[in-house]
Amino acid sequence: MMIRRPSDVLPSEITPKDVYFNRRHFIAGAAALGVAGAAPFGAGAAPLSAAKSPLSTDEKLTSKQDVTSYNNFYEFGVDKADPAANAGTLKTKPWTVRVDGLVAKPAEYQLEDFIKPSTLEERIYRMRCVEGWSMVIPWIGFPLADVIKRAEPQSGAKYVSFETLYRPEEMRGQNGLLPVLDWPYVEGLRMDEAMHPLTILAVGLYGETLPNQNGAPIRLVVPWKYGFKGIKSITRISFTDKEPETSWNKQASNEYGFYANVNPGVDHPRWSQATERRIGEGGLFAKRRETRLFNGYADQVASLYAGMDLRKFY
Ligand SMILES: Nc1nc2c(c(=O)[nH]1)N[C@H]1C(S)=C(S)[C@@H](COP(=O)(O)O)O[C@H]1N2
Ligand SMILES: [Mo]
Repeated sequence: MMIRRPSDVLPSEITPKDVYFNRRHFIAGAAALGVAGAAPFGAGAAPLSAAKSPLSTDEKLTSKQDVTSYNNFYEFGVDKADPAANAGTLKTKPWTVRVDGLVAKPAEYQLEDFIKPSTLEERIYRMRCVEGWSMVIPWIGFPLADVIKRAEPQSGAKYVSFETLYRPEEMRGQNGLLPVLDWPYVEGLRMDEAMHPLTILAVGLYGETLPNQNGAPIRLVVPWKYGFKGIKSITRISFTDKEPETSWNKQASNEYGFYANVNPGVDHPRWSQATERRIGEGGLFAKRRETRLFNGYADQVASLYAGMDLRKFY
């Protein structure tokens, strides 16, 4: 479905020269991947497809309509419909990503130099929000580990921190009207979590570049953690020796920890985390699903937390 042959490409989808990869670069990526249509990241939705990773789940996908209209992105408002309604003001081209901190190769990248088309894959992941709902989303992205290796972390680098764009002119939620969170939104991972093959930077979903409301042009996706770890519209990735501050932990440390691993056995202080509602499934009375430890990814990630008390490190 997501993999299209070059013969399926409509003339209207052929990339203008000025958009993203130079032609040579694009053709190399396209040949390697069967990418049909180039990838004008940051220029609105554009075709972007890649081979499906075996790390994908085969569960039924949440509809594109739900994935792109039921969002959390407080920079654009706190209601689920706000991001789709308001994120059109976000300018995602040009876009720079700064990589700094405890690394041998700090750099400021233009997005088109940051993303290597040959590394893009489709990753269909179960996603679980701390609020008690879940989705299955066909992301397109590449391993965060690639970025880390390129940066050559120093031995003292134990954590990776991330920062969202701060631009109140384009993000109405950053205008002080909403004192819920400090801006910019920040998140972090321990180095081994960041290096894990399931951890990706996503640049697309459903065969297109990311819609603004889903965190264009580049966002983090960590499928065994609650959705708030998946920081959107990233402009900075830093390597540190100390556990970085995270937005929701700063807001309410008793409710949102640094780890945020999906765990049906550790309730949020104000609600149970034992079950979840799969978005798009049935109506008001649809049966809730049982939430799984590490969101069903325990076989791949439980070893990262061996010996840790998951009630303490929530
Ligand atoms: N910058 C930023 N990133 C963010 C958020 C946010 O408000 N701001 N919300 C988080 C939460 S709570 C969730 S559940 C996911 C939602 O991603 P989606 O809308 O693409 O499904 O984004 C996360 N990343
Ligand atoms: Mo969330």
